Amino acid sequence: MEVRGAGRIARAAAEALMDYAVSLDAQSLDEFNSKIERAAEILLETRPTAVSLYNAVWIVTKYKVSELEDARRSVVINAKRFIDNSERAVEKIGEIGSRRIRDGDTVLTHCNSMAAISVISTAFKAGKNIQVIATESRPRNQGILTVEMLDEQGIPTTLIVDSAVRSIMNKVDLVVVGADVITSNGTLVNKIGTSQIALIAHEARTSFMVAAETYKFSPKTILGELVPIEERSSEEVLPDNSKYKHVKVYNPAFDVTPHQYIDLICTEVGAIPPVMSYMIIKEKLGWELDELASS
Ligand code: RUB
Repeated sequence: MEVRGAGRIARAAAEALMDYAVSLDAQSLDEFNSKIERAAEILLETRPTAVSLYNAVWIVTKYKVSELEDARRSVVINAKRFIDNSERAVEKIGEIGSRRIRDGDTVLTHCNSMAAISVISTAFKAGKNIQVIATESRPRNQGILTVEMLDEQGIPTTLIVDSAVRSIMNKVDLVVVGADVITSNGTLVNKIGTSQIALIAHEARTSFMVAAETYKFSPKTILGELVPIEERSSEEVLPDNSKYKHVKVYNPAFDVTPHQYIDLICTEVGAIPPVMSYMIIKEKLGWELDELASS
């Protein structure tokens, strides 16, 4: 939990593989490959939900060479390119997504998404007079990180508890959230609480936008795979439950928002309706079905 947010997790994994490749002691290409493969497995085991981690590891470890030093170089080049593209994607999403925010709008965001914050701060920097409502995002309170970031930029922000979303939705013009995963049919997996915000926005006819880099789309969902939802420690919710004999805690970190509640997904290659998600997986991520089935 030291690294949080799907984009930051992906960049940290790419950097870790790069550092490891540089210092890795191997006598042959086979030995190098198997050590990199093991490192990739260890990284993937850290977070089951965020597909950005899986895509980052896949992109960085994809090389076809016959010499050990070429393999080392490939990992470094792939990782640097991934990190660079990922940072530029967040900026581009800000540019594209901010066009959806009008002068005078109130924007609600949930958790702490760099892509969503990029949309909000780009609109603010463009001189739009906006207000932000940020949820606390229990149980880890990532909303506090969000309000800190917005405050540093001078953006007027109101912090609310998660359960106040319905009370305030009539004052909101647009909801902008990030993504941990987007499936092939445009379903969103994001911080727990996102789906009830989407439902409330739908009821109030408030637009609901997702800000997500293309590596947040999950290739494996084309094959029908379900997205695993990470369950976190009970102590995040109830620090000491040893005193209760009949109480247990259920603490899923993410939830699932059906595509019907999403108006738009803003990526670095454009703002798309959720039903176009399959195209992103095929054309932008470049996955082939047989490759997927064997990975
Ligand atoms: C973070 C979270 C964020 C997405 C997108 O959850 O759900 O909304 O990861 O973030 P946690 P970004 O803090 O539990 O990892 O746009 O920065 O990738």
